[in-house]
Amino acid sequence: MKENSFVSTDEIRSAFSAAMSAMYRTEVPAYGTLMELVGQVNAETLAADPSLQARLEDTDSLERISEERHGAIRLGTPAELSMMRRVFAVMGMQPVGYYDLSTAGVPVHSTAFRPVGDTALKKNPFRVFTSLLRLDLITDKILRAEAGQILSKRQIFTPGAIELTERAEREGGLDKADAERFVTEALETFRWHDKANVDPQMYQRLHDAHRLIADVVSFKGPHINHLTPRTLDIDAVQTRMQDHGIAPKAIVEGPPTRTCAILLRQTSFKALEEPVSFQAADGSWHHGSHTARFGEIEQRGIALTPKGRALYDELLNTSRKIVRPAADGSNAAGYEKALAEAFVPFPDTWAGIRAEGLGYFAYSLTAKGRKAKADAARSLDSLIEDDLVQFDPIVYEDFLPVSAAGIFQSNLGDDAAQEFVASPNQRRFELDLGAKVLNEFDHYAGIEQASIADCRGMLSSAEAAE
Ligand code: OOG
Ligand code: NI
Repeated sequence: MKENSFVSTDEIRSAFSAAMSAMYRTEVPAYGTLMELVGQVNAETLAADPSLQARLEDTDSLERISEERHGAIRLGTPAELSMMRRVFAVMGMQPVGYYDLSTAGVPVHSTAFRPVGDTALKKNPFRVFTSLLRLDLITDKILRAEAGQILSKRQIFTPGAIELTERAEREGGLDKADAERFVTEALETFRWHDKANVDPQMYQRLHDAHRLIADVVSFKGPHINHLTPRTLDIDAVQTRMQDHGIAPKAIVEGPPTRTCAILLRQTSFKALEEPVSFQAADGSWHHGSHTARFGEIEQRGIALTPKGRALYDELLNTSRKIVRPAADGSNAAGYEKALAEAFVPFPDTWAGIRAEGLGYFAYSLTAKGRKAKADAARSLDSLIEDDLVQFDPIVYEDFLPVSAAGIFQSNLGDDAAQEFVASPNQRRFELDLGAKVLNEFDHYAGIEQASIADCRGMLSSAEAAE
């Protein structure tokens, strides 16, 4: 049978993620340095805390942590976005969440393409934060039309990538040879091009409108702009980046340092200034530069419920009212202090987070529970009290709009912030994407519910009582 020769989408995604990492290491050597630093810090953190090692093995494989990474791209047109969705689908990645970044002064809206099932995430959690430029937010009508014209002429996918995506859709998968070719072809879309698509004057005009617009419109394709390994101690990496000749951004985005990590903490090193050639109308080449590509690290914590997320947003807001982080890092210490103080009301034990319904947990039977039989109708709390059921935090697999905006800003240059009227338009985004994005909260709630149902099923089944 044909299906039997298909390579799994998880394998294609793993191969793609590895190929992308190898490409980015040669394109941006500082990323390789950062990977080494993260590897060292992760090993040290684990060695210093054997209980962490045991916990990680239970909930999250160590292998997965060293594999873990995300990247980001910025697309120019609806057609690019919908084709990108189909390409990512071949790798088992689906659009999850809608992020409106216009409020934060960046003219894009975004989603994250990622694996969703538990098994798929465990195999390889590679994800890509994907933004679509919003030309509708460019006020200069003439420039808007010109940018649209330039974008309409480019083709960011190779004929091979399109053909193999269509084949995978038609036949339900790809065999080994096709999967290998698919990885090579798809990678081309993410490659850096040091020859711009526009003349020097146009680059300048786009750049003056917004640096992000220049980054999207001036090039042949949506170069991968960063890749992000996962660390177990982001504060340590942030402090040690300087010793490795890497300049970190001013502050770590997201929640403060805590015992029980929540959501996502991120920091990055500043984008590099890279040489670019622009061809003028008379055919002559001009040398210039462009800054877009950087490196980032992240530390992931528990996924929060809507109630937990609302509390997170409220506390983050409170702290930012007291101290707004300055781009030059001059008030970084003050910001960290205000952030830590603002977050005092957020419980910092797993039991406390669970008791207040702030986070999502995966439930499983304890050793005692595996040998016992219990009434399936009993409350979860009483099963936990009797040490029949235990709970572990579900890792947050998504992104945070305020943090994403902070990452964008620090890498677009600090003068890039601009006021846009808040204009989330998820409907438009989904029309352009050609699909609905998955609601992240529903997804985590589903995992939690399924784990509870499993526990109840096992406790009430006769087989459970050995
Ligand atoms: C994406 C920035 C968002 C993150 O980790 O929050 C992001 C971009 O700069 O294109 O990657
Ligand atoms: Ni990122």
